Amino acid sequence: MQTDVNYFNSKDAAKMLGVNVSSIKRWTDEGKLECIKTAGGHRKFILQHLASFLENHKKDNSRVNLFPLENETDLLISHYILKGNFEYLQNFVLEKAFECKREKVQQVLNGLYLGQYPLHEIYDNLLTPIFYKIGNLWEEGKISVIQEHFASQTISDCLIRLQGIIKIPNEKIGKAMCLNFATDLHDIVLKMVDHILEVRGFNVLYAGSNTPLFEIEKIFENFNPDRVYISSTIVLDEEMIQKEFDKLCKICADFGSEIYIGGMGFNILKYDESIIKKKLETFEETFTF
Ligand code: B12
Repeated sequence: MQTDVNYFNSKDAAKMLGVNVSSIKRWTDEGKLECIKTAGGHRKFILQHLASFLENHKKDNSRVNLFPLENETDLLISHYILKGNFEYLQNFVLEKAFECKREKVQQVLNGLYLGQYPLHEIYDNLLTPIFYKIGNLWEEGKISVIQEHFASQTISDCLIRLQGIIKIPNEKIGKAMCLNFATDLHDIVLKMVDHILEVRGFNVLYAGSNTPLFEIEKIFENFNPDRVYISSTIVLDEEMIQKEFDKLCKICADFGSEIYIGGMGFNILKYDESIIKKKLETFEETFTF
């Protein structure tokens, strides 16, 4: 067989079309779906077989799929979702995010999640590299600020919609508060941290971007979080943010809350390692620790 052609077996084809393997077998026997039969009698498919089936038999393919199938590109995306080919998906999502094609970005996120990829894997292997790519393109002057906004806002919107389908356990294992410091608008990472904590069973208090810590003690008195997650990307006023951070660390120590931090802002802010439970670098770590 040629090595540059992707062949799918009946199981792959069934998953891609969102049907049972028995339907695949029946359709090939009836001649509705083309295939190649190997010497051992196994059915093999190439993308074009599935694409022409879709084109000719739209009504047979009315089932819900991981990725709605309208054309050959959709089939390929569906295949890459199944195989977890994040490199290909990164480029696809990035392209669609620049065009503000929310439905396509959403389909990939939902498809991966429904296809049993854990959120942390989707965030580490798909979204983080995409954000770095967007940042680099902007830094190199290859995209304008508005294009950067289009792309990051599209992904951020889809992320929030993804939260609507994630499975959250009824039984709670603790309380967590998530915040960014004042003047920091980079809250996308914090949203992803929020999702992972919810999946783990934490009851999350999400303060989000640009959170002033004025009267924060009252929140601790009422809510007393077991954990506080702080994300810092940009530190515009170092002296002010350092003061806020030191104050928050003291309050956490008084109330016995563990502190988890992450983000490049902590390369600038100073902290005593002994009072920080963990500096998290990936979403997998957020899921684990
Ligand atoms: C999206 C984006 C924006 C959006 C933010 C939208 C939003 N709602 O979040 C908008 C358009 C608002 C924005 C604005 C600005 N931005 Co901006 N932005 C970005 C971009 C493209 C992605 C940010 C992001 O979410 N990264 C994705 C995460 C996944 O990466 P990460 O931060 O490294 O985090 C990883 C770990 O550190 C860890 N982690 C991080 N935080 C936490 C927290 C916890 C609790 C845990 C568990 C883990 C964890 O998990 C991540 C995965 O490994 C970055 C590019 C980049 N390289 O990141 C620039 C970037 C961060 N922005 C930058 C700049 C300069 C700005 C502006 C000053 C631009 C301007 N002149 O107006 C403003 C500042 C606004 C403000 N006051 O905050 C610079 C920062 C450089 C610096 N540190 O000095 C960057 C790096 C772009 C660049 N290449 O120059 N930005």
